[in-house]
Amino acid sequence: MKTHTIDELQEVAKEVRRDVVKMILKAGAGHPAGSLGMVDVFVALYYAILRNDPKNPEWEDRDRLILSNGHICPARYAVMSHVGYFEHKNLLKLGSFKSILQGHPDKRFLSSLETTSGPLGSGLAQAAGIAYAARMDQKRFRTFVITSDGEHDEGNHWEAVAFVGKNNLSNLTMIVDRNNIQIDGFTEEVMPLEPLIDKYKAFHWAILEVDGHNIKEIVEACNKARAIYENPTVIIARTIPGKGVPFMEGNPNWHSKAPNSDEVREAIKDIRNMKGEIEDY
Ligand SMILES: Cc1ncc(C[n+]2csc(CCOP(=O)(O)OP(=O)(O)O)c2C)c(N)n1
Ligand SMILES: [Mg+2]
Repeated sequence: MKTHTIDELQEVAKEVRRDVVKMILKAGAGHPAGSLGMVDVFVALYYAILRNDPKNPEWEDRDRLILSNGHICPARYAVMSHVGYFEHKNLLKLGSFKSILQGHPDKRFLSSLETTSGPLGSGLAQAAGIAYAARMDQKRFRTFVITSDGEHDEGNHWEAVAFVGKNNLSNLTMIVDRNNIQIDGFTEEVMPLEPLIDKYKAFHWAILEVDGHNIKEIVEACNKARAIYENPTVIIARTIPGKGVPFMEGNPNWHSKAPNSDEVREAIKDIRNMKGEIEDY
């Protein structure tokens, strides 16, 4: 895997953010807040963590990445195009008829996805099955799963949390997009999740916390999780929904609203002017 500096990855993240707003504008529908908030996590994963090969996406020993909160797929698609899974021009066909990039991830159209997703709460259970089978088969790949805070309202998510904890699936790493918003508003008003760390502790998970916009921290946490052999790991990524576009940042109204073309022009200017997160790196 070619190594990149953090500065280079931050530049990639800016390009990806520009892609995301343009994709959602063209599609006329989508979820900009969660997508923009998780760009840095996807960049860290695809550029510095996942052991995979875009030219051989079904390589048996690849690390798996399951996106449970499928609605933020524009960010994943854009990063996948940058690392070479498919041509960049596909991005502007998001959600269109027969496009490989459906509005929610659909493995029938894009086989390099591990799963079809959209119904919230199911990704951790799917990842648990993959990780459990990998252990039985003595496979060395790691299973990563991204979940959102809003989908912690789903009962089946917690069944999977218990299963993974009980079976000490240390070959599984979950990254939680802790952006404090969901479809109807702020998580702590809709259905409080705190104390989230204590809940995972009670199920015997190892817990790491990161600034979800600090690529270096995200990479370090994922590497640390690889070296934890006793427990599964949850990395709570504190993110800002809409990150990079001030008029969207922190505002639940942008959970699932497409920007218009004037708003996209403004967003692209804002993204261009984003400051590096780690000034002294
Ligand atoms: C089982 C299920 N119920 C409802 C939905 C509709 N839905 C889509 S996104 C969403 C909000 C989930 O919260 P979160 O993922 O935290 O939103 P974000 O942070 O991306 O704004 C809901 C309820 C769904 N996709 N699946
Ligand atoms: Mg959320």
